[in-house]
Amino acid sequence: MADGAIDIRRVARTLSLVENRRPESQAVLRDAYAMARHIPVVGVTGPPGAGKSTLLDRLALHWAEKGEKLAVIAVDPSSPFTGGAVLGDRFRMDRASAHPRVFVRSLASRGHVGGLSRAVQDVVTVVASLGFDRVIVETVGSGQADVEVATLADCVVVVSVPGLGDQLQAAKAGILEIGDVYAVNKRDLPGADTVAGHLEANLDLIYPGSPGVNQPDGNQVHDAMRANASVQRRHGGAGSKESFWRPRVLRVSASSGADVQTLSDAVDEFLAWQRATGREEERRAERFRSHILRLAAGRLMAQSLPEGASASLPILAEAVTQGAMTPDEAAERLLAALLAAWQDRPRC
Ligand SMILES: Nc1nc2c(ncn2[C@@H]2O[C@H](COP(=O)(O)OP(=O)(O)OP(=O)(O)O)[C@@H](O)[C@H]2O)c(=O)[nH]1
Ligand SMILES: [Mg+2]
Repeated sequence: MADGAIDIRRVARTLSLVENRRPESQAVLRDAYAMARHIPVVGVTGPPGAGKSTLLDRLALHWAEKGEKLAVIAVDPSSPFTGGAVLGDRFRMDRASAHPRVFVRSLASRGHVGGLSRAVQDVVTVVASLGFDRVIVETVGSGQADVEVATLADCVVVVSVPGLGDQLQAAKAGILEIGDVYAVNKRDLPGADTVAGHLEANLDLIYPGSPGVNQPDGNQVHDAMRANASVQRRHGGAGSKESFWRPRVLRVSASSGADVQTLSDAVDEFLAWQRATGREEERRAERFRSHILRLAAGRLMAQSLPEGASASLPILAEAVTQGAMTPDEAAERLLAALLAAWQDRPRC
């Protein structure tokens, strides 16, 4: 892509090739995965109506005005398949989408064989490979969607808002494990300080130190952080010889644009730290490990089992019903039968 405007037709053509799973799409995908390796993906998640799209609009415009080319992928787990042609109401991005360096695409989950994460992972990678400097993904936080955006992004921004039950939001299962940066939006409304306070208090239970990059301090030992393997893998461990990251909590107002610059700086600060410490590579390797496993498991579920294994399934189910075997033991037996059936298969 030459400098300047985005070749929208080329992007759309490549995307439809991949989304429709045309035979040539695997070759396109292989190139895309190679080329997209260093393009940062920023995920934005949070409850419905939190202001994610308004915030993304501001962030995209901010980065575009600094000269970046941006792709925004809005994932809607609830809407019917739109084919990407129609932007749903959820993704009003009036300012940014008019900018020549911003490409906006909505992606609905229904109609995607193999689930949302498979489609989004491929779409994000293909888009990233087409000459963008950064990809931003919006998903509505609904448990699974939170987690999915967390697994495919290099930096996750969790958006909270006042008025939804402060305690509940902060304590929401898993939310404190996925965020790299927390944005409390609608700071113009009463209660934003309380939400930010609750978030900080909850982060205190997991992280020592101060928000942002913390230099190594041999004396800092924090059992909660050490106990949380996922947090430690992503953000480093206090007490080690390396620096560690404590997520920043920022109050912003997407509608007025207040403090969006601070938020974008926090995202870039995190991405720079993550790259400099080698954690970006680790995070991506982990992402593909779990993605491959999900794909393999999905195929296992979707395909008819080879004869030897399919014959054993009802027998195993009966054994579990009779109390002769636990489901875990049955699954292990099934895997053994599957491997045996595959080993007997003629090779190509
Ligand atoms: N008061 C106030 N309202 C805001 C702010 N940011 C967004 N809103 C409003 O909140 C509503 C929802 O904004 P969206 O950006 O569509 O929120 P969203 O999180 O993308 O919504 P979904 O995609 O439907 O989950 C809109 O009416 C916005 O104008 C803010 O900073 N302050
Ligand atoms: Mg939205």
